[in-house]
Amino acid sequence: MADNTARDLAVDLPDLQAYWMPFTGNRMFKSNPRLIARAKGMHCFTSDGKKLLDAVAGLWCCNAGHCHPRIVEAIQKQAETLDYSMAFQLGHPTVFELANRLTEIAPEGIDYAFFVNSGSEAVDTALKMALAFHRLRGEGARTRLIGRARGYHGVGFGGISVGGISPNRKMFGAQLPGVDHLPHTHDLEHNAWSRGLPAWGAHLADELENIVALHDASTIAAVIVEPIAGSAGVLLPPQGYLARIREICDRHGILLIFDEVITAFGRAGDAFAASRFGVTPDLITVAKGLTSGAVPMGAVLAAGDIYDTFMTGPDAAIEFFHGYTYSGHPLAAAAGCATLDVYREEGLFERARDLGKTFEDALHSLKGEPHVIDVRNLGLIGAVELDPLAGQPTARAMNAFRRCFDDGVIIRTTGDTLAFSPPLIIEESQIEEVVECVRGALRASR
Ligand code: PXG
Repeated sequence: MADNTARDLAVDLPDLQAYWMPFTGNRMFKSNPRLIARAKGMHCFTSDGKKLLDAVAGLWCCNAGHCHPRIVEAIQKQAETLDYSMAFQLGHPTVFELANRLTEIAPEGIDYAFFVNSGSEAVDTALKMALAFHRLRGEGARTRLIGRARGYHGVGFGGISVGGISPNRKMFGAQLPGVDHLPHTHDLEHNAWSRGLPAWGAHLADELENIVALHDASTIAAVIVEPIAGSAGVLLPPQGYLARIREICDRHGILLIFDEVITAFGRAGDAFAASRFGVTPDLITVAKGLTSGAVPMGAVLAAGDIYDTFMTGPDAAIEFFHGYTYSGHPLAAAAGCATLDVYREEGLFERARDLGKTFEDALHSLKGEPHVIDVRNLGLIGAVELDPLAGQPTARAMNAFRRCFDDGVIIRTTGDTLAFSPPLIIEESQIEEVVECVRGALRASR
């Protein structure tokens, strides 16, 4: 779409009152609305026709870029061929194809895919799988779940229980019983300005041994971590940390779940962060980039021995009492297959890995700009942390967000951290455009 057509595409604002918006200051938004009416490739266009470079791939999801023609066509074709088929006791061809395609690119040993509609559902599904797995093996006392401080695992009751972000938890009562948390690994004193994985902090994995000693391994079902924590500010795992978590889990018969809702599908420069880091969990949760954000879909990818453990009992019996009306929805499955085609044919995972260095250098060039206290990155995920304005946490980052938006770039903020996760199709010149826009916003905030 040529730039000069953008304004012609302006649309009238609807009445904003009835919609209760998620994770948004509703009153603030409605008093100063920002509506995205269209998108194409690297760009979004507001309802009044303003063109914006999207440096966060929607919300960490549109990895193939917006409205990719191949994905659009697959969805359209599927919609006129099969809108829906019963998800239980019946199937449709596309969802089986997607499961095969996904497990082909998954780390070795991850051989099964269970479909859901979001990252939150994927997390709750994986937690339930872990509990049921142990029970089926006669270890029903393994009911404890271990998450991590600053972890984000969606908004279901399971996800907020193992999650470690206080505002997401404190309003909602008791949550799941028997949950404990590892410490997070973010420590600017040791890890500031890391390029890729920080050298310091692998020993923080040993805290899992203390948690095991406290509760006894026989009570613990699973550990869930994001290989790279996204929502809480892009926290990279220290070198060797994930391997150590894996070893401790193995030693104690505890399942390891990687929540790859953000990190899968190229974000970390490989199909999965697990592949990039060479550490294979037992279960992987995915969503977002699975369909490049075009249709809601998530999945739990499971190791063969987990599936096999369920495949016992009478042949006619349901093995796992779990699933959603829209598990493996035809439109989502079609979008997923087309998205995987695009990733492969355009070499987008490799592209993210190759561009990682340019992205790294560009982001780190912000060192020394006003209020910047850290820059961190890997593949096409990155963060710039700002020194909070005294007495007004988050204000400095929000100001930068607003300024960048006005100047034509969409970034994301979490706390006082600016987060970046552009579509994997981003060009080098666009990386520069993002970083120069942020530089301008920081300088303006002096
Ligand atoms: N796990 C992880 C690691 C996530 O990042 C979810 C689970 C939940 O996915 P759904 O599809 O249920 O939203 C997520 C979602 C942000 C932000 O600004 C990130 C997410 C959601 C909303 C905001 O960082 N990630």
